[in-house]
Amino acid sequence: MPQNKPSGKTICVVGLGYIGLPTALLLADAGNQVLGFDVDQIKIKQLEAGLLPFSEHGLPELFATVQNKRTFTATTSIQSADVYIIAVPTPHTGKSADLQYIVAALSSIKPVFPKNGTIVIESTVGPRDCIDILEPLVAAWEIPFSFAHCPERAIPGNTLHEMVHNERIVGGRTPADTKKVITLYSTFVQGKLHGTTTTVAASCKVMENTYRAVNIALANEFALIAEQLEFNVWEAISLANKHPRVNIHAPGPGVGGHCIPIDPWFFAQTQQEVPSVISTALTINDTMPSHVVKQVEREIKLLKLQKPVIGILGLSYKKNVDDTRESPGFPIIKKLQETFSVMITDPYVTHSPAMTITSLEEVLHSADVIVLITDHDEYTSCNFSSYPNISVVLDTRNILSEIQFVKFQGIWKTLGNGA
Ligand code: SAJ
Repeated sequence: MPQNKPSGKTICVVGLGYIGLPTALLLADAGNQVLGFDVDQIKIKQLEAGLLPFSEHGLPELFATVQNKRTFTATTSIQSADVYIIAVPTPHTGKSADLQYIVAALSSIKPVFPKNGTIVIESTVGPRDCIDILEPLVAAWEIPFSFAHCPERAIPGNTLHEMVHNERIVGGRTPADTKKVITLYSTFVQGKLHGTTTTVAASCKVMENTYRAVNIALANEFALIAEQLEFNVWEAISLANKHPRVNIHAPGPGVGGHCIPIDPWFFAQTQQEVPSVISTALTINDTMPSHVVKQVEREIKLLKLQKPVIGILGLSYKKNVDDTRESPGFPIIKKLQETFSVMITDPYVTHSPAMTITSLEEVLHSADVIVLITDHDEYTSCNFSSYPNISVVLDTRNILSEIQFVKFQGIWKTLGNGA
């Protein structure tokens, strides 16, 4: 349930991706008049036809409700609105956020921007990007304006719930701007909205994702140690986590998504006084795909498999989503394809440029070596014993269980289990 009444303002959400579209629909559901702007004509046509450009839990239902309310319009032509919420990608160039799409969005807003209009940046930006680059850019229009940075905090797979229930950080250019944007967001956010400056808001976001990246790297290093010292890291982690102040993350084949492998670079190498935990962590995470490839090569060599077919289970960057951005599957597949024939399956991903996605059954019937990259629920019900062609199963997520291998004649390995 929305906390506050509709704002009575027209809101334009710029960029209808994984964050922009759910945000626009939640604002529209709360009764605000929302315009969704995107430069991608195909996406707008899809939305006009009642189709969603990606899958996300609860989004079809929300879209249907909003269509009935007639509070959301998708468009490729920018129009005047009281508030512009910018949710476009900020790719990583070198060690900083590439602001080109935000700058392009601001340029398209400029001709229609009203006096006393508001700009909110949801896209992830570097800690000082708002104060040093984006606010001055808007100030140069010489029109009175409000400006805030409200970094998105929602996790793919549970986006809508998190958008409504998570606490949010709203960093305004002035305290009055902060207050204005908090009032607007409280039309659909039930979590507490905390006011601060643009720089603290941006830093907070980078710190959140850095915290996660560093903790995943620690788990990954523990996995490598466990393989050397011949113990099962998963058992050790679950026991260590019984300690009231320990929460070790899960090791895996590498870190994907648009945020965790990228945002920490905005901080890494800022200081030179001490060795950087952040840079080291990112390097560890980036090394995991080649570690997986080495494990596969070792098993193939040990078993002397001739021209083996490798079956990759999962292309998305994490469980039960169709999002493949920065997936560790890509470097793993690329490297394996240099030597082997590789088949790929993913229940959520139907196509990917330059790749053929096959059905799970076909992969299980044809592959000699199975490499499980993504922990999709579907894989926990595969019975590997039914496929005599399979010589090796490498589970990089520790989701497979004994019941799936009762009469299995091959080798079942789990990343981080050196026992
Ligand atoms: N992963 C591990 N081990 C773990 C947890 C995750 O290997 O213990 C891997 C995942 O498989 C995946 C990657 O890390 O490849 C990232 O997944 P994730 O679920 O940790 O995070 P994202 O990228 O989907 O979303 C994160 C979230 N940030 C935090 O949890 C601090 C989300 O709240 C942010 O909104 C999002 O980044 C973002 O857009 O910044």
